[in-house]
Amino acid sequence: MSKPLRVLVTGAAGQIAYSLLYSIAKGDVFGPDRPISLVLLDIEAMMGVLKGVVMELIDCALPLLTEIIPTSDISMAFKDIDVGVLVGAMPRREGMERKDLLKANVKIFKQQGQALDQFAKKNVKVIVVGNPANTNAFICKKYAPSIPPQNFTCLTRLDQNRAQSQIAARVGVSCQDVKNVIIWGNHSSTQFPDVTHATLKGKPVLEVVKDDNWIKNEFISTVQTRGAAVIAARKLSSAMSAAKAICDHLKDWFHGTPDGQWVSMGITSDGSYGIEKGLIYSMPVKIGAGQEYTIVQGLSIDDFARSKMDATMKELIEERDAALQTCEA
Ligand code: NAX
Repeated sequence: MSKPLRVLVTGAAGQIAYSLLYSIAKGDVFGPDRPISLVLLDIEAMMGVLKGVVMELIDCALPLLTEIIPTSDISMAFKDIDVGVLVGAMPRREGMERKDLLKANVKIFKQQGQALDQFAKKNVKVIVVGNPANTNAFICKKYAPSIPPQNFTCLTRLDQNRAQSQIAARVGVSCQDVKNVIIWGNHSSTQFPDVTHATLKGKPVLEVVKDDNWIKNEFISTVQTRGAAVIAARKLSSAMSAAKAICDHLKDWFHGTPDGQWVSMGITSDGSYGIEKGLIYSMPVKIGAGQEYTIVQGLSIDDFARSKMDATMKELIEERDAALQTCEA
């Protein structure tokens, strides 16, 4: 058996982690032959709850899980990690403005960026889930200059999965028949779910759905506001579906995407499609066997798509500037 992969999950006592840890520890993400050393970080006040999570993981009797390290010590948590799943963040409280949330979380992700820089392996792969996910990933990357920028990503796979499932339900097919939906931009209500290049059983989605009005209005807004709809119904934010999406993201990053297919991830823009260089912006990528992704090039962008892509970029630039101001204050 190979050496254990050291995987850090932050926010480990929270609800997404509760749905996520079993899949990682069982081998569903990194493969059935890869032992896992699981590092679980949460804040000091949650150590009691985290103890219960550790007990449950032990009680799962998972053969691949060689070690569990619960901690509230950031330097211990990031030490020698291969993978960082950064879920933990300050939740948005009632009456809290988005900018207050951004300020609180930027501080957390600045500190975690510095910890990555100082303690993690230099080839660590990072996925940021805690919101605002794109901007938190941007800050992490900025404060970890010794780690390649392409190793920082954020989760927009949940948005992709939501979009894929909405199209499948509209037509009455399985979600696996829908391929190459794209999420552009921010994991927020300005994101642009784009089906222009998507296929359904090999045919263009636009030819099968034949309802431009539905695609441009109801479909887009359903995907953009799905997180809020789940909160309204469940009184808690998405957790099971978020955990599944994190697994999809990491599995594809480690094992590659199938031929002819792409997936969306928040990644560092290289200027492709007119997106400002350096921003963490969700784009379609293909991933080879070597765990390296490339941005899908040459997709046609019409005026409608351009305006949506620019609007979400504008929001990300504003978030980035506000985050940088907080960091430098
Ligand atoms: P919970 O509030 O259930 O759990 C968060 C956990 O993080 C708590 O246990 C808390 O103590 C811990 N935490 C807070 N500050 C920390 C720090 N500095 N270091 C380590 N741990 C810390 O939230 P949950 O439902 O698990 O959601 C976690 C984050 O995911 C939120 O920011 C949420 O907005 C975000 N989401 C992002 C999604 C995406 O697609 N990118 C979708 C799902 C989710 O909404």
